[in-house]
Amino acid sequence: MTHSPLARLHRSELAVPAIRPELFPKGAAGPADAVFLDLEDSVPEAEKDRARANAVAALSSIDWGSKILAVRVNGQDTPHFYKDMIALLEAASDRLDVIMIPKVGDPREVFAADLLASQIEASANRARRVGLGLVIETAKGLAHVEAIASASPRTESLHLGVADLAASLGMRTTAIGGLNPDYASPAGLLDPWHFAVARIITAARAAGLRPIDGPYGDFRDTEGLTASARRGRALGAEGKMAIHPNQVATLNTAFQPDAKEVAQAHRVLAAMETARLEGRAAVALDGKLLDIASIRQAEAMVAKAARSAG
Ligand code: 1VU
Ligand code: MG
Repeated sequence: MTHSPLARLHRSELAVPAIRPELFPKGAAGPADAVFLDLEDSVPEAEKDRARANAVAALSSIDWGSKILAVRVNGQDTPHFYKDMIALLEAASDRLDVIMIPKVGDPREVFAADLLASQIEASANRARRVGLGLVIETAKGLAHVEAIASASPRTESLHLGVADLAASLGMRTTAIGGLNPDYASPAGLLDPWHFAVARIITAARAAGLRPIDGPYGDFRDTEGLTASARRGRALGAEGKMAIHPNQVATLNTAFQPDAKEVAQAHRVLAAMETARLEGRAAVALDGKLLDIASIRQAEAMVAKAARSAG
């Protein structure tokens, strides 16, 4: 069955290193909309086989509820990628929703992953087609993001990888997803992630995918996380990655339309309906212009609220 990627709630996405299976139950029982078991950068090179086996076992042995359940495989520039794909698609349960591919730099990589997945799925008689989540975290990936977004019908979401992107672009920071005191105007700090977030959101929306903002590494700084999440949602992100369980509730709240926003959207729709009955398409509400585009904005907000309500 095909579905619109946007139909799935994806406000928070918790990263869980697959080398630490003792964390899996906490990830499964918590309120994150999505969880990904990580085989990539949180797993040391010598532990790749063990992490892969842990992830394969956990897909069937743990009850993940209705979460989006993903595994982040190793990149295609490593010797682990094909082993990860084979293990996940030959041996793991159909509960696996999405394979996340890191450091995607070119649409041909997505095509290659799709082809490999198709062959293994056919050979293993899998009942369900796995989706792809693509992590954009290199200069090359950001430069090619539009082509990457539309390279495979399996793709459900684009994810910003802030730490690798900073390294790839030569950004002067070692903070994961934080602000930088050197990047400021007289009025205050600017958001150094703005361009990447906006570009990824645009590419994802153009292709009908879920845009997911990158993580905020300072997991004790709830205020900073909230501000970062609100910047992402202001631009159109569906959700944001979390690296610690104590970030998840903040993200669920931040990406859920609040009652005030939804009430205002209903006021806009009511005002535009009155305008329509009067034969008008542009009117003022509270001294501000509304026109037919306002209906689309308000309907998008109401639809998002309905998805969040479950
Ligand atoms: O209270 P309990 O003892 O039962 O549980 C601890 C801890 O085990 C648990 N916990 C987690 N559970 C599930 N998923 C997690 N990611 C997770 N992190 C912690 O929560 C309780 C409190 O933990 P803590 O405050 O003592 O945290 P630790 O010192 O154990 O761990 C902190 C780090 C940051 C190391 C840990 O949260 C972690 O490994 N996070 C994910 C890292 C990761 O997956 N990185 C790769 C993806 S993000 C990316 O690519 C970078 C940009
Ligand atoms: Mg990365």
